[in-house]
Amino acid sequence: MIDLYYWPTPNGHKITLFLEETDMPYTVIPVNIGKGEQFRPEFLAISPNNRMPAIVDRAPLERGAPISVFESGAILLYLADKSERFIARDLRGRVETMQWLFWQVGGLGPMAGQNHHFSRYAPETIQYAVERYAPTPLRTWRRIPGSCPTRRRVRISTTFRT
Ligand SMILES: N[C@@H](CCC(=O)N[C@@H](CS)C(=O)NCC(=O)O)C(=O)O
Repeated sequence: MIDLYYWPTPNGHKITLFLEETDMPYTVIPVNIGKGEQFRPEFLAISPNNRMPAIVDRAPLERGAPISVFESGAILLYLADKSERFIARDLRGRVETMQWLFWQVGGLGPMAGQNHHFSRYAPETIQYAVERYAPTPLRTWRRIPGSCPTRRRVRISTTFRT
């Protein structure tokens, strides 16, 4: 069973999407980042950078003590290796997936985040920042082969632990 420390943001959704697609059992533990729950010592022990998502796998493949993982890319890789889904076993297939994973977590994700911040949340409009970040996600998104928005439906259901 996987404990998922989660709040409904794009980074959180990456992990619920993966878990749902692979039918891996998991329990959601809400981390209300609006209320500062990411700074609780018990959460910082799992995710020292006070960011969700994070997971604790209570039944790792190698058995033994639970394994905790923070950073969405590291979590996806961990879950892909565990489930043997969405990543190839051979070197070429694996590297193909890894490069897009790193591209997302190191490029598209942060740039889209800045875009969102400066176009929607910044207390004042800083034109330079709006223009710097606005086109980037769109430009990079178009580079993905077959990257038209998918209409495939995914099931998203969560169980909250209180
Ligand atoms: N690089 C991290 C980013 C995670 C992240 O930015 N999480 C945000 C919500 S989407 C968060 O927990 N923010 C709380 C804070 O900054 O205090 C990842 O990919 O997991």
